[in-house]
Amino acid sequence: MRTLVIVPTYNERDALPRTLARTRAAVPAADVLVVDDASPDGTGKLADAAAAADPQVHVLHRTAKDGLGRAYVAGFGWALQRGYELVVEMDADGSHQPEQLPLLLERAALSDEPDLVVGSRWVPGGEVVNWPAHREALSRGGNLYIRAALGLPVRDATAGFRVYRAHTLRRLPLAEIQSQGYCFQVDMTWRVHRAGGRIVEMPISFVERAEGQSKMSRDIVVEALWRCTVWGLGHRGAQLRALVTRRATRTRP
Ligand SMILES: Nc1nc2c(ncn2[C@@H]2O[C@H](COP(=O)(O)OP(=O)(O)OP(=O)(O)O)[C@@H](O)[C@H]2O)c(=O)[nH]1
Ligand SMILES: [Mg+2]
Repeated sequence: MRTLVIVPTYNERDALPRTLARTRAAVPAADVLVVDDASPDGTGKLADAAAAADPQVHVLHRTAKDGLGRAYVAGFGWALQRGYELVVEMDADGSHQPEQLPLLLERAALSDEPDLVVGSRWVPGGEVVNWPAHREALSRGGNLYIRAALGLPVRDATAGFRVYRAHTLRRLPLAEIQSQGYCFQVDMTWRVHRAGGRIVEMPISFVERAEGQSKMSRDIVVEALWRCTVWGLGHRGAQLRALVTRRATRTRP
């Protein structure tokens, strides 16, 4: 199946060359799209050089840092215009192992046709390597909260290593998406779930970045918390209304 691996970058000069080389070696048939938000450290130029040397590497330049969510939505649009069938999300910083991509892609191509395959840290067999305790606690706690608030049957809804079927992306109202930080991953998971999509999780090994700087911030955590709470209240409110309506219909003489 025609596959595009989307790699969003902001100041990933040190990590990107190795990520590209590993990805091309691990899944040689797949194309790669780097979506760079005008990184001040010159990541965009590095990506251009990689694209000039390899016709399967492409670059989408955006004019300013505009958040992970919008970078991915732009990448999805690029993929859908060009007829890719599987679309992968993968970080540039080495946390996601390109060598695990063949298994994720194999799962995505199975005949039960999952809409979304999530590379999961929090299913049996999944793991995090060298992650500080506070990041692990935040991710585990955040995912528990998300599951409780949204009733989402996914253990790692914030995971950023995943494979979508293009036809699933095509059915979603991507232009409406407001989420910017890693809340974007929850937003997408929630949208696929609500659209009746099949989501499967595969265990992955997530490795703390060795180079460059984290873009993780308080604002990103706060955004995820308030958006998930608003979605959760809406969801539980709708469930309650449905219950009350059902009771009222049943007790009517
Ligand atoms: N294009 C684009 N890429 C971004 C933006 N913010 C983050 N990224 C990229 O998205 C990926 C994930 O960001 P990270 O900084 O690694 O965030 P994280 O994985 O939550 O945090 P750490 O791994 O702890 O650093 C990386 O490849 C970043 O370069 C953005 O605003 N625009
Ligand atoms: Mg990272």
